[in-house]
Amino acid sequence: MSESQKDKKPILLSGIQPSGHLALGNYVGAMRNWVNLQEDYLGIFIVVDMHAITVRQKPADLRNRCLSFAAQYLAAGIDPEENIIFIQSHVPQHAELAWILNCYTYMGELNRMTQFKDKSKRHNDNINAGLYSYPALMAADILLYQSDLVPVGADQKQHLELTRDIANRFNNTYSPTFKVPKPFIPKAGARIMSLQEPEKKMSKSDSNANNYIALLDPPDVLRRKIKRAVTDSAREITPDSLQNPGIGNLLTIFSTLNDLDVNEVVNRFAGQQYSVFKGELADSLVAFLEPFQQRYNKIMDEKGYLTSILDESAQRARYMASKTLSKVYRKIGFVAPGRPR
Ligand code: ATP
Ligand code: LTN
Repeated sequence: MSESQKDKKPILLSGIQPSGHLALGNYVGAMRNWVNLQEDYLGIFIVVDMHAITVRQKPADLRNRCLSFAAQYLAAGIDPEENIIFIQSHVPQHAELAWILNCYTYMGELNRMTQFKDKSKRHNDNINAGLYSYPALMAADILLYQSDLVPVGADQKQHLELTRDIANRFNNTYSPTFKVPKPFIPKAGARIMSLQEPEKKMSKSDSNANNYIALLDPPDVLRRKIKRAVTDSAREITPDSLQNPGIGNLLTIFSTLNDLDVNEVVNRFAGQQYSVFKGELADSLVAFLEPFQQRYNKIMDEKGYLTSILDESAQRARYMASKTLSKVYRKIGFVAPGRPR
């Protein structure tokens, strides 16, 4: 497709923090929809390393994870010829717009963010200002590119609503500057739950690796994690199984992996032992993740190819982002450099 045709497509934008191990929750809640929607949009997919440092990261791990996550975006089926895939810190406009948007975001709004409250509890030795003002950086990520649609899991709904409020506030204070983006939250799988503690969401940085399925887990580990996943004291699948957080979550995972409605899955396994269902779920997971991992390994063997995609994408992103940022600077009254004072 020519550059001008690409430019006419609406913009789809999303990002994942390079923390922990990319997990099935991230895939089902977000990445799967990036892949499904990429035909009709120009996709901008970011490895948001600046967000990741709101929680302390080991430098060498962070460096490796940025490349590994970008390779997993490609392995999931994002076409690098048609989309823009880059590392957030390669595009300085994100930090620049984030500062401005911080000045258009109220503390009262940030105080309501549940992710801040959750992460402050989990990391109570490091409740830093970045963790608190993180939604302004996320708004900058999205608004810099005049994004139309943002595919995310349900936990990001609140941040998306705040992004829309910030965009409207800025537009109303000055004149239309930012496109007001819409969230895309899937009907099924928007909140995949933890395997051992199914009342909380599956999180890729969970300190207990048995709580998540990593996209790079080898088959024996996948099978073991599913086998050990918490269910309830009943032994077989019934329509009531959907009400149980543990087995209900496994049924949802099966339905999304096999593109079935969850009620169809219940009908298919009704009366069967949990162990039989778990065996089939593990087979589906292995069948899905084995080819994913092969593609991933191939991409990681050609790091030069990967870094050239990231470099070219970052260059395009800087160009797109600088257009929005100069508009913003002009509207708020910053003097353009080089003009007579
Ligand atoms: P961490 O544990 O490292 O903070 P996380 O697993 O919560 O990370 P994020 O980087 O915050 O992942 O999220 C990346 C994307 O994955 C977001 O769109 C988010 O909504 C989605 N996502 C995260 N966890 C889940 C989940 N359990 N179910 C569905 N979607 C999810
Ligand atoms: N805050 C998101 C990650 C994120 C994001 C974005 C998602 C950062 N910038 C822009 C969509 C669009 C999270 O998952 N914690």
